[in-house]
Amino acid sequence: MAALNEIKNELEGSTVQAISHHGMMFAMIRLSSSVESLSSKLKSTDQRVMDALSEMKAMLETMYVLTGGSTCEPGWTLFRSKCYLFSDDKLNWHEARDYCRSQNASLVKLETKDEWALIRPRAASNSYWIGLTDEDTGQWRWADGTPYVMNKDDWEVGQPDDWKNHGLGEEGEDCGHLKAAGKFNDAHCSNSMKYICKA
Ligand SMILES: [Ca+2]
Repeated sequence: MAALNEIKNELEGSTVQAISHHGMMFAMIRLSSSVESLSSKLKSTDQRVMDALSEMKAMLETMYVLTGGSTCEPGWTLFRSKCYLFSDDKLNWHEARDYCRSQNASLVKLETKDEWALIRPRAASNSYWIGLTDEDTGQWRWADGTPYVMNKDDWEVGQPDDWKNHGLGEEGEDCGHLKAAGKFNDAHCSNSMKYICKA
């Protein structure tokens, strides 16, 4: 029962979005073996326990299907078949872009409202580099080269301002990041900050 309660607590503390594929597989294997060993002992004595176990097993199987059987590396968050890394370390924009690429990912491109809903709360207390830059053409583009359609509602009031008095060189601010409250700001690309990769 202790082992079962542990699995149950893990399940209750998880969401479909957040539970990792690996964690789910592991929980399913443990649950299956618990069910089998208890099955012979309890079959006639406590049907309620068996019912609860069957329910938990079905729940895990549903969660597994909902995630599309996708996998993410440890430390990455699975969300709608994509994997996201919210870094702990800080890099400048180019280093962050290159690191994401080295992980077969991209500095995050925000494409859907659902993604905003996932990412905004995480960016509440920290700035994160995202895959937005205008350094090559003066037009804002995503790190994968696709154009960004300017929407001022995405940005903090008065941004992007291409501020030049930062003392970091002659160029203005060419790289985009998320600030607290989940709005964009342009900053000098040499700043070190956390970053979000998406694969
Ligand atoms: Ca700015």
